[in-house]
Amino acid sequence: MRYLTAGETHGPQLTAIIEGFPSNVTIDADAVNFQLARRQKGHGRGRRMQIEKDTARFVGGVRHGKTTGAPIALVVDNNDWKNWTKIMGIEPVEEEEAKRRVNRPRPGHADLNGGLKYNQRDLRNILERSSARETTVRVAIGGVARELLKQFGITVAGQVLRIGDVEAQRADLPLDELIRITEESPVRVVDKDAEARMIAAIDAAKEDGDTLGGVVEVIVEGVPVGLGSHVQWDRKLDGRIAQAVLSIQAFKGVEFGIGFEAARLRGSKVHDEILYEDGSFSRATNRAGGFEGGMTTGAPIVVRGVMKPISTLYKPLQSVDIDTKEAFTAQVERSDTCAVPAASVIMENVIAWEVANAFLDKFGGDSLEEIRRNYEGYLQQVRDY
Ligand code: EPS
Repeated sequence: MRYLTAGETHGPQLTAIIEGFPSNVTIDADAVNFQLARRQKGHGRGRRMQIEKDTARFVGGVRHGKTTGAPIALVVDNNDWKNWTKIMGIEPVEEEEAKRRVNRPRPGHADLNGGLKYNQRDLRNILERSSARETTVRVAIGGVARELLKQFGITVAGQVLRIGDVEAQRADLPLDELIRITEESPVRVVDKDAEARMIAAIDAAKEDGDTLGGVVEVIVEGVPVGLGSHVQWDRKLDGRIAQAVLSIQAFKGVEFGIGFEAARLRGSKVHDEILYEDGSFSRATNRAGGFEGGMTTGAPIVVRGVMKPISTLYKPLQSVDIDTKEAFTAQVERSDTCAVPAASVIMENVIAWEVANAFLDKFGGDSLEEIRRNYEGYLQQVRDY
């Protein structure tokens, strides 16, 4: 499977085309829209989220509630577009002020590199596409992937572990409980004490015209052993998930299981001992975060991602005017103070896509029925091993 997205943050809509999705999978549009609504929430979001009410409009590949095997096309409208029709219109405009030109690049954003690379003297042409608004449609795509995963009992959940210097106690709960509790938290944590301190830290950063990043963890349960492959670099599923996580705007790091901690410990404290009980293999621990040799072990996938603080600062950093080359402070655009809770939802959904994709690589088939036959045959093979 593959997908492409198109669209600008203040353009009319975001568009996605998903190619290779199997037929006969029930698509619950409410479930996809629930993912979109989750992404809009979280303490620290800016005014834009009051304008938008993201919903996925399916415009291809789904009929009477089920996929047909044709490319799935979906659209999420930008409500804010009505305020930008001239600024973002495709028709040429003469008046300079109607362009809302950006000429003072924000340190940390794609503005300057993109302007130099694409030879754009209006940095709006870069920021409009590099904006994290694009994650809306990737969450919708992840929502579609989840519709396939749920047919096979695979569940994806997330929790925020850090915002700025506030660390939350990591919750090791059954996923349904983790989902229920984090869903009610404005910062998607289980640890109530940390929740209050995170909210205070976000409010303080906002007061100072500053921003905050953090750490997010995603867990995937119900994956069979053997998704991904050791035989070729680009078939390693942990590598693909890492790429997907780092492709989320503002993400700078990723780790699996005990992650960077493994550098400090001896091998005996890092690897997961193999057991055989009640007719199947299992592990005493899951420090590997569900992967060995780029393949799933059958244990839950545990991934953490690091998000840097958003680069649009209301108290802007030093920059240079691209016209005069004189020192200036960076341009201020409306933005969020902290989008780590939203990023948790985004990370869940980009990982859901990668797992669904690896699932199809392994059990491939054009219809759900064909995939199910392959899946059940494989499970029998594993049981008989
Ligand atoms: C973003 C800047 C802000 C955020 C946006 C990401 O957009 P605006 O300038 O329109 O307020 O609100 O995020 C979203 C629109 C969203 O849906 O998450 C940026 O520069 O990345």
